[in-house]
Amino acid sequence: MNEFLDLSSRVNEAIKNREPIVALESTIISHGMPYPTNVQTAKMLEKTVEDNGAVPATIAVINGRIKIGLNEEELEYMATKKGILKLSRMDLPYAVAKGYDGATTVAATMICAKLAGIKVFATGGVGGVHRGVVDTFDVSADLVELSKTPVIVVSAGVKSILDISKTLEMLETLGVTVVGYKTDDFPSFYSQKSGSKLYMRADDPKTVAQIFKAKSALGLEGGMLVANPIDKSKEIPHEVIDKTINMALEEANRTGIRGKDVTPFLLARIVEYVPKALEANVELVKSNAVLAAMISKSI
Ligand code: PSU
Ligand code: MN
Repeated sequence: MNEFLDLSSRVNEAIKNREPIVALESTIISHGMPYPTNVQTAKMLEKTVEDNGAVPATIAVINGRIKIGLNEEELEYMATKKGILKLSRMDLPYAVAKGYDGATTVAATMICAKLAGIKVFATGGVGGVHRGVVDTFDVSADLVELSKTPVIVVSAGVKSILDISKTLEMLETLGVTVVGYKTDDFPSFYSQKSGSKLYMRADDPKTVAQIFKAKSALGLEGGMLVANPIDKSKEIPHEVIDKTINMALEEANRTGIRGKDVTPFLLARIVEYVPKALEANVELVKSNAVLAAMISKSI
């Protein structure tokens, strides 16, 4: 095991006994949701994974240690502490070397999951190609990570704060296997559809696991993105959310918000203007945690 990793005793036991494990990220806790919904959601996700027969492992960096599996006190810490860094691939070594606290994005969570031998990870939305990319060059490192690190990421697609069709083009270029779960249409986080078609589909967890196994048997590096649409009853129509997203994007541009601050800023604004977006967000990550647990049992 890597010298910078601390496994919780439950995760350690699960690895020894070859039990199914599902990784969960911490940026959603520290930078993606307001308190106290963030910590409540983090605890609920752990329980959901457990109730579905797998062992949850929320991942974060605390005092420079990569924690695989957080206890309740650590989840509370990640949800409340000020100044927690947002870590992607580029800054993970920095936080570890300096002994800082950091929440892991999809990219960094994949890297840490791989170090611990965890193959399945549930999140809400992955990062992608930002609207206005031609001026800003803002493309999330999550996409590149999916092309490098062998972890199955279960998400509800990407939010329309991003340019969804460019995000799919980029994933194709990078050779990332993007599979729709019981859908042929890439979901757009709050909505079941985005209007962008998918080329690959799975209708059960076993098929997802088989595709992943085939990928590694072929010697192809990288992970897989499973796009699991939000439940129809929880969907928020495009019209309701689009105006808010446009306002938030305009404000980000006008006030010079750049780089890794863009995504947390937009997420906060959406929840401020459309409170039921938070409820939808909680529901969709829960559904992703259920699916990830099922996949982890087939791997
Ligand atoms: N999208 C969401 N909620 C989130 C994120 C994205 O709907 O919490 C977080 C995830 O941790 C993701 C990160 O990996 O934002 C992407 O940040 P960036 O765009 O700076 O790469
Ligand atoms: Mn970015």
